[in-house]
Amino acid sequence: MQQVLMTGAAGGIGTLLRPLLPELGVRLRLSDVTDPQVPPAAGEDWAMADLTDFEAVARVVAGMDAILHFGGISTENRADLIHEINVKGTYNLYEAARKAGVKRILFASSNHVIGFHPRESRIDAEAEIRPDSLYGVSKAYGEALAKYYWLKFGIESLLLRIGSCFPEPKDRRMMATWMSDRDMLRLIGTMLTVPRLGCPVVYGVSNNRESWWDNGKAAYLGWQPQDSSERFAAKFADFVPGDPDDPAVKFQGGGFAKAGHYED
Ligand code: NAI
Ligand code: 15L
Repeated sequence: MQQVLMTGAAGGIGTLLRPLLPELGVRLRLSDVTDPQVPPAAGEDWAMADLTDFEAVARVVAGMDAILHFGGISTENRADLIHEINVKGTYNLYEAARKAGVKRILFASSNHVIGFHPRESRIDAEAEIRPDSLYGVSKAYGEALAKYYWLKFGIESLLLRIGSCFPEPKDRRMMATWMSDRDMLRLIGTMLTVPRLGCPVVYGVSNNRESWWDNGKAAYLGWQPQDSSERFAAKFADFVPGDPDDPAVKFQGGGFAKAGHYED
């Protein structure tokens, strides 16, 4: 049975996935720097670790076959915090994984790596990196780091540019960017079992009617999203389109593209 570590397990996606993950038939270790929102269930292996502390990361990574790396800062924030947690923390994770002989990692990247592409574009894995935030820059770093560990050490990674993974779309933009928990679970199942993973970029998005992203270059994985945001369409029936030149409307990153520079 595979031993799999999930970082960021106390966060939004971790909390959504926890009840589903047993379906994958793997032995799970859940880790975060804070206590879980929902108390650990019987049999759940919880291990606290601060990603900025290499020794702590090395302890939770020891003995794992694969890692789902969801931990970190998940929105725009101060540059020093982004650097400490998303840059240094992700380095600690990959370096600990290399030393422990971990074979596969899912890196939770973000659509904000490419957030400055206009919504009229349909982009794929080879799209130019256009981060819309310091947060997006840190995810671009994580993708590059993962690629380095693949090319130099053969550690396979799924570079998952997640759109919006929440129970349901929170705004009209998320009708295009939404990813269901079940499509995420299926993708994790694929990532853990596919004979050859490599180091592909995959856009984490359900089979939504409006879509800006093309996963054709990762078709060899065989992952097909089954859900669609369309069942939430009624929620936005009264939606009034905004000014098309407003950066929050024009660009894929939405509010992240519009927001000013985050200064200390
Ligand atoms: P979240 O903010 O709810 O959860 C992140 C978790 O990381 C938190 O539980 C937090 O305690 C933990 N964390 C923060 N600093 C840490 C540290 N120093 N050491 C250990 N753990 C630490 O974020 P969410 O929504 O669950 O997202 C998970 C991952 O997926 C994040 O990396 C985020 O950037 C990425 N992502 C999420 C999207 C979404 O739609 N939810 C979209 C794109 C990317
Ligand atoms: C992200 O990267 C964030 O982690 C998440 O909170 C959402 O804002 C998401 O992108 C999005 O673009 O909707």
